[in-house]
Amino acid sequence: MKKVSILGSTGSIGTQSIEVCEKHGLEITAVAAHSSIDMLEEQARKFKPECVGIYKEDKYKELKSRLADTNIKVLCGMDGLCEIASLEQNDIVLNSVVGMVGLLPTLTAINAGKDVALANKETLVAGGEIVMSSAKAKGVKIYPVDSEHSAIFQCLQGNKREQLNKIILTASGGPFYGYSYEQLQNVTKADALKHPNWDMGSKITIDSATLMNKGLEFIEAKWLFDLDPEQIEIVVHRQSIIHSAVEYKDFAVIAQLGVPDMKIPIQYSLLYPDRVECPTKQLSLTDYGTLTFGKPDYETFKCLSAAIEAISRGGSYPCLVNSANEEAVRAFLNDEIRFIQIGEIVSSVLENFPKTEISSYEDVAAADKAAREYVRGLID
Ligand code: MN3
Repeated sequence: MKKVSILGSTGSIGTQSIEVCEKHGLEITAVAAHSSIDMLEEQARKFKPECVGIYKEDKYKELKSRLADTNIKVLCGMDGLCEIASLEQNDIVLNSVVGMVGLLPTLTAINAGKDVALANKETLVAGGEIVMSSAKAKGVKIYPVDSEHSAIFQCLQGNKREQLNKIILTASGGPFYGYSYEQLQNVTKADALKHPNWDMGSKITIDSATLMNKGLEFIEAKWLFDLDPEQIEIVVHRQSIIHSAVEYKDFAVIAQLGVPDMKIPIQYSLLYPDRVECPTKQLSLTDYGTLTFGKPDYETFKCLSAAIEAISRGGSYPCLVNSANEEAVRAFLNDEIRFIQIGEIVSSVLENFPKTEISSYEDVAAADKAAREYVRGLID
């Protein structure tokens, strides 16, 4: 029985991961979340993990007193997340926290020799170089949880990596597919929070509306599968049935399909290489009838082109655009800026920062801080 720690256990991926663990009898060693103490308490009582972590330090006391009648250890802050990520008992750490905050716990798990099921894409966007080289040095496996990257990982099984030509990264296109730049001027927060196919947290839902999510996934794919940016083609596929595909030297294209339900990639990341029944629906292609494909609009969706430009330039740029995006999305959700400004802010980073190299966590943290201060300076 595999032992799993779940970081971000109260979010959309976290709760679905718990469902998968329950279904297959995986033991939950620890759960941690940002601030939802009601749900954390509920999970702690139900699964009796060794530890529970709360990121927001001001909620720590209350959670600790609520769990005082148990022998569960309560941890807090970044130190708490890192302690959980490196627990001796862990076989695998599922990291589904939101944002750059996920990077240090991922690195800590890797350095402790723990395999990682990675749902925190910002980990690879901001620190891809150091994450992949530490994983290689430690002989640790990183299993992608993101549906597109899981699809690519699945399409690579049983084939020779050196015979891969390129990958086809599919994108739903989000709620504003087909909109002109003019039309995007007037979209509201409510419009942006409605995603056609996936039910997700608010940060990733906004990222899907700006297409930043696909930009982040482009960078994530580059690092996970050791690709050149030229080997990644983005295709808009509105139905989210083909989760991505791989083209080989013989021009054979292998795709992975399924209903849009994260439990399939979550389960594959936790049970790899086993395939057993998943608590989801079966795919009926005839119910869909038609699958469509198109090109993304790089001009209108500035976040997408900025992310691709950032990874092509390398160095600190991917981290800078990611952190600028995190701040811009936060400001948008707080009604401080309009939707269209997210893309303007993110792309302006490319003009306003010189390239610096990233060789340590401290380099990433410095770029992160600079980008956030820059964005706050634009807004305040
Ligand atoms: Mn995805």
